[in-house]
Amino acid sequence: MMMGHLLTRHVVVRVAGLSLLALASSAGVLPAQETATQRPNILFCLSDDQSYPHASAYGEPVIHTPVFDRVAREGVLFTQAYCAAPSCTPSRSAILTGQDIWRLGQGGQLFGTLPAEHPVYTDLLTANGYHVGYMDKGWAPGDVRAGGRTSDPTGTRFRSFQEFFGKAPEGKPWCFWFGSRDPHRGYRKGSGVSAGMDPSKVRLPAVFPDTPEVRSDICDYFFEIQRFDQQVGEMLKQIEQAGQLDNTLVVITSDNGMPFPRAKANLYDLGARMPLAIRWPKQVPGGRTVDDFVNLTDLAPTFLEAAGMTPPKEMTGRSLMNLLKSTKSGVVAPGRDAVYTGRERHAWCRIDGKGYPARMIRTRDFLYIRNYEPDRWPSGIYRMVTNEGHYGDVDASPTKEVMLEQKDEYSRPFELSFGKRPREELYDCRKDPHQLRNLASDLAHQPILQKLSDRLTARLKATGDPRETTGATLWDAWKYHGYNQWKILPEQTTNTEPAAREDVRTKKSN
Ligand SMILES: [Ca+2]
Repeated sequence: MMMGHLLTRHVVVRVAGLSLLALASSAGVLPAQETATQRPNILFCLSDDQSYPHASAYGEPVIHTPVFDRVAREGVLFTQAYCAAPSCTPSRSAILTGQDIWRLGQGGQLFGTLPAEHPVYTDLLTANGYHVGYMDKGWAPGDVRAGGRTSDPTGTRFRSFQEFFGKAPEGKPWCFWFGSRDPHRGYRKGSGVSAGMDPSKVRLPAVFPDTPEVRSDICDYFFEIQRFDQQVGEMLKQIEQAGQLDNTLVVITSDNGMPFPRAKANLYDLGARMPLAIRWPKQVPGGRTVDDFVNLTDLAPTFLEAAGMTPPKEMTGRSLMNLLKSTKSGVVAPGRDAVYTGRERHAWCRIDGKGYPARMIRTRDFLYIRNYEPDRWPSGIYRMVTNEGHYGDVDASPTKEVMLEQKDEYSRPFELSFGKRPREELYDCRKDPHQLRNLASDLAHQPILQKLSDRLTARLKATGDPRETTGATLWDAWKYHGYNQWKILPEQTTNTEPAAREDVRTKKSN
């Protein structure tokens, strides 16, 4: 019934659009101006470090995200969305360019830059008459100027959505990037429990030790997701009051997974699988859950297609418009049966600033990961001389403290999070949804491992990944436009002793 109503309205709008167009032509007004008024506004809401399934629309019982849930209910809820890299800067570079991180040079790493040669959807929309702006965290962290840009690629900076919205020219479509800094660390300890959350009801990811500190830490993370959700709600209210909400393409997602061990900066689901809900009543039949595999690189071509433009050929992402305009739920386009993501250097936490290069393919049933440098420490090294920066790819947190300080008791979580990993990892996501049992050396799984490995290689070669073509490893050498660049000597390192103190300088910065 709901669907029929939406479709009918869609037809009426189109008919009205055509007659207006005819009227505009006869009145001597350029049809292009009419087309411009029909183009949607785009509200892109990006949380910072939020994993799937941490929204109430996904059934997580402790968190309450009514705004995300509304967008999902009146639009489309995606269950298999993945970021292009589980790290702030490269994920944002990929969203803006619609390209895999291995195509972006220094755009593929944390605290890098985004070379100006790569087109971004925000510039393309600006050139086509959109009013484009952002607030809070845009493309970050890093140095845009080093890549030849003079300003943040997310557009003009505004202090608030209200300010941006108030300055939107009449009759011109707009595109806004709300880059929240929630739920990035640090957290106010105990904020989740103080807000009434029951830590005993948290669905604990299996890799974390089940302790009161860890459960409370997750509630604090939920608290910040809820704060982000409320802020998005305020924006929707303003758009709705202005009568523009139904022709606004609203997207809510995150840049990478939760800031916990074996999550953010990892290619497992906790690091790479994202919440995603999209609402645009004028074009998108709502009330649907879509299980197709999508990558956040698909958003840039989606925005461009929604604006009536053709995405540039460089974009490896594929527009979601066919999924969005469909009336189907479940699997809509059977060809969307996999995603590919990767990582290069995240924090400065290995000798000479080396990264931990890896790529993955995720299908409905399996996750296959290729670690190019298995001799390196996946979460960074532990430094013996000072406690600064140990396992620096994992944000300082109560959960990390529990794992390090009680690592004998929680040796398996410790090893899974901080220990070295083999060159290949294979997880059966049906039997092992938390991806803890590596089957890569299991004989019975060799055929599927080979199949996924071949498929990953083919995709990386087809998209020009230097790791599979030229063998170049420039990511390890490129400048890190951040702080914490210690000269780390081999004799200063060990991975045998946990530290007593955390480095808290990375708070809300990466
Ligand atoms: Ca982030």
